[in-house]
Amino acid sequence: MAKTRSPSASSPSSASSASTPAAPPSPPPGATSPTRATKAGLRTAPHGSAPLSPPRVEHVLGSFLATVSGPATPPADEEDGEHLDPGEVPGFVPASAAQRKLVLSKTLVQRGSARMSANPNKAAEHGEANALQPRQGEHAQPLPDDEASGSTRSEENDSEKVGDGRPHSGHNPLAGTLDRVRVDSRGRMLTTNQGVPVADNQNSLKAGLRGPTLLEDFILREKITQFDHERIPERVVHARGSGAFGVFECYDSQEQITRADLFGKAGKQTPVFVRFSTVAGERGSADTVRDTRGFAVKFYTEQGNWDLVGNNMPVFFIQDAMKFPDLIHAVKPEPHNGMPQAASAHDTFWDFISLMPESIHHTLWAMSDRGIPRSYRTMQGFGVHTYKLVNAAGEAVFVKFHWLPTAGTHSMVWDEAAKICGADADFHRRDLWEAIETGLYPQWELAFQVFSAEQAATFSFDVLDATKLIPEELVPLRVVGKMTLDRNPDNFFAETEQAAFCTAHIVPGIDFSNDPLLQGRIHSYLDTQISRLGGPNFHEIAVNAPIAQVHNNQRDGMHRQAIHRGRVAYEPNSLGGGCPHQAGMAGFVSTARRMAPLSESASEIEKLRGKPEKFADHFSQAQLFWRSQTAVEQRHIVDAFRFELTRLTVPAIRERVVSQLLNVDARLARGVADGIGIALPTPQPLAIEELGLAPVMSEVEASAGLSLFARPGNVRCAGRRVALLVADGADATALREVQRRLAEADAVPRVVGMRLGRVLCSQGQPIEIETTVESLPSVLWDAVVLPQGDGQNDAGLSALAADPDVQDFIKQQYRHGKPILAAGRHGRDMLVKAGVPLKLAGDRPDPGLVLDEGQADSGSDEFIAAVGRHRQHEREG
Ligand code: HDE
Repeated sequence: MAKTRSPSASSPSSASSASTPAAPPSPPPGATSPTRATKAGLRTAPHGSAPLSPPRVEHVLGSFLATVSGPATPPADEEDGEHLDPGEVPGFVPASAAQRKLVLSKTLVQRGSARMSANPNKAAEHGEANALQPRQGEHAQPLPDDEASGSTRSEENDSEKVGDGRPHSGHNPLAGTLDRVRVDSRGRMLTTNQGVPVADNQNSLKAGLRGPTLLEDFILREKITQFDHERIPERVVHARGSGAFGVFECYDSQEQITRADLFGKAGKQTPVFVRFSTVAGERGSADTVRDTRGFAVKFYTEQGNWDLVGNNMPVFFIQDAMKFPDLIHAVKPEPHNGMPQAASAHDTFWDFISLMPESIHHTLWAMSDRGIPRSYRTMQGFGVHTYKLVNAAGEAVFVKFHWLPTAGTHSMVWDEAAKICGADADFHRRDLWEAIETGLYPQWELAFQVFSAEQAATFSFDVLDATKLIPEELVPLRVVGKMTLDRNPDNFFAETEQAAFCTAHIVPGIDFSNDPLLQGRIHSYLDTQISRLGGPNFHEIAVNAPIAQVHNNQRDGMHRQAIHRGRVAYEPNSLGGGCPHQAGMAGFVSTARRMAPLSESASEIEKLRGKPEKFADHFSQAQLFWRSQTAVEQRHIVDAFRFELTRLTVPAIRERVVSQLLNVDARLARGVADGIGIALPTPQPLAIEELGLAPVMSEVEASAGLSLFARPGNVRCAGRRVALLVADGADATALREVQRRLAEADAVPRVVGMRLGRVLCSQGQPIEIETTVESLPSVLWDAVVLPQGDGQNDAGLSALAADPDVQDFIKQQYRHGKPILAAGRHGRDMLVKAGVPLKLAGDRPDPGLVLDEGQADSGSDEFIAAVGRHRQHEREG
């Protein structure tokens, strides 16, 4: 119920003086004279109230109509608003409480406005000095009287809905923690969206038990309508993804190079939300397809949100935003038949790529095992573009951002990835979710590559070209902090699906470079949210709202949440005391300081379409990447090209791709050509040759960090899923021991059998089967332990070894390079029945195949070490 506060609740005002001393208000020439204003309605009392008397109040009150005019003459200036009370307004004889308030607020507004006799900020809008050092907006100290800034004099009439009308001065509660919007229905009755309790959630309203449903059934209609509109448009790219919250912790202050507060001091913690994604597939597509992965981080900093929207590969397909729609149209399902889903192995993608030599570098990354990561937790992340860091003195350096997973970089093999698409389309989403739920919090270190414009000018490539990376040998990584993901979202839709990342979300201390791809992105992300999230107010959706305060004069639009008090939605203003005022140097300042030109031939022309000449070198870094891969990785790249190109239906496109690969490496091209059964074509012409430019030699012959194997990580077995195959007659003691050892190493051992239920192990001990080879097939496991017999009941284990599904299971573990612990005679028997060779070619021992001939867990150490190494690629050779 509404409770009306007593008029005495209106606090006496105490206006502090303006930060800019304002001239005492003297009525400007021609201003409405008190006499004219008071004539307008002095004697018009509000409806139902007694006529005012005595007449001496005439020159103060003006009209009592709140929207027509206020008191034309402010009360005595000497009071300056201090402790102003309606009862003390000179010449005012209080009538009703509402009248008192009206006069008070109008008086305060007049006083506030009169403090600003002119726009004190105007002159500072001009000239270079002001442009380089924008000034903080001059403004009045806020009056403590809520009446002066409110929208309505009735603000104090409170209720359970409108609240008590006491705004927290200068505070926007939409910015802040998610607790303000979190809903918990424990112990609650079901209601409609209007909060009306629903008596029956089982039946619609009908004309008789067997009669038709009535249009009157507003409960059914509300429920169905809501359901009908549950979906929002999916992201045009990166539609498939998954996210989590966490925290970024700064190791050491980086204030010498950036004034961004998240890098301000050692130990500084900043909340984050991260979304990983594939690029090409639709929202329901599988996780483990071959694709680039998105790696988007939203930092909720004290200076506002910073979104570092990156990928798991450091380079991109194209150099200019102009080509992005073309690239995406080429890779998405073909428009005539909507196929294939989440795959680049089709004509239009390779048609485009084969005609765009600059895309070959990224294509090599995508065809490498980076395109099929084992887990989001085992991917590197890259900001891709060159950005700038800017310190408090306005000095800028260039920077590239890198995320380094503490779990190391690990990938799948293609056959496994393709099979997982069928076995568990949510493989990566599940892995991330489970890791966090079980406390194995994924972590990445953030590293900077910092370099000056002078350095950049000496590189063989242009740092504004997103198809190029900077070898670590040229600019080393400087590790600056660590990100830990430790909180799953409460609601996938509300948080992950509605998360809006945007390269334009940037904070003081970080700035854009002129990379023409980045420049286009600055526009695209904001624009795309408008249609995806239904209007310009997506920043108010809880997950997107910053923890920093939001105050501006932007208003209205679909789904506006904030209820702005007052009349002021423009600047300059005097009615709001000049607030919200511009921050000047405390705010985001685009780097203006001239950096050294990136090349001597830097163009003086101001407006043109084109590319710098260094962009014309399309192959030197693709060659560097190829040279930096191990033999296994190179083999996988060749295989990936072979797979993709085999799926094409136009031979000319295949040939064109190979003719491009010839510009990267002859062995690569030959391998692919052999794989698809064509003769080597002639290489494609080189743009640099046609332009008469000198060939570009990369600064380094090979860059170790470009190999996936360069970062094995430090978490060893943590989170690795190990299948413990069992059947009747398995040795329970050995099983339990290996299970214990794996759990101690933070691996995830699970007992897997043919059917759910129990098996009877040694000495009649029952063991519960947790899952089956059918429901979680081989590809979903990182390693397998084959059972040891108890020496008494062989029948169960023999049946297990003879089962074709089990044989397939073991065969695939072997084929995908996964560690196998085969205990005792039965274990060995199962390997043989599955056709697994016990030695590598040349009779070499297989370090991933642990044949435990001893008791209980004697092979555990070796096996755990093999699980920690992840995969046995030697089996492929
Ligand atoms: Fe994006 N990209 N992109 N992109 N991108 C989007 O924004 C775009 C590019 C990346 O988890 C879209 O909200 C253009 C490079 C990620 O929500 C869209 C260009 C890199 C995500 C868009 C690029 C990325 C997106 C689609 C070329 C790596 C997912 C939905 C100028 C550095 C973010 C959305 C998430 C999403 C446009 C190129 C990464 C349409 C125009 C380069 C990780 O705005």
